[in-house]
Amino acid sequence: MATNRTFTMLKPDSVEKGYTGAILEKINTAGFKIVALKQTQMTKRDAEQFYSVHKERPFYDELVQYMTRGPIIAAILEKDNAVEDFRTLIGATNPDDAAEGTIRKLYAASIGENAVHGSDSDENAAIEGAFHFSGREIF
Ligand code: 3AN
Repeated sequence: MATNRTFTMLKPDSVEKGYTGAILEKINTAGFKIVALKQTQMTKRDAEQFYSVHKERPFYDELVQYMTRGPIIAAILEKDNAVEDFRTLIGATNPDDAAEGTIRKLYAASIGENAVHGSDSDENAAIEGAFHFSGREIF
């Protein structure tokens, strides 16, 4: 059964380019409630752990370097059908394939620097949210 929460990161490229306000506005307008939010920076160890499923992929080292090069905005979002609806809102991994109006179509530069993360399952949403937030930071 779908839960009503997902996890997102506005990645270092979004912070560097000053897109975070516009992206958060789109998230709010799409009906997601922000129940946890912070600016933070992942260490190499954090990123290696967070992306451990991609360990064997050719882009893994590049991904870890990208995700640690500057601050990110991490958030837990609430809405009915949150995981699926948020994946629809952000668009395809490669912005060239992303639908018009999606966050990645509007703000992502490439498949490697794609502006935003969205959990791909309820199980991962819970794991990823707990990775970044303690219980007292979630409202
Ligand atoms: P998504 O973020 O859409 O769930 P994943 O989980 O396949 O996509 O990939 C995680 C992250 O790895 C992407 N957000 C992107 O930053 C990076 N990535 C994925 N595929 C590639 C690729 N072919 N080349 C470079 N980086 C990639």
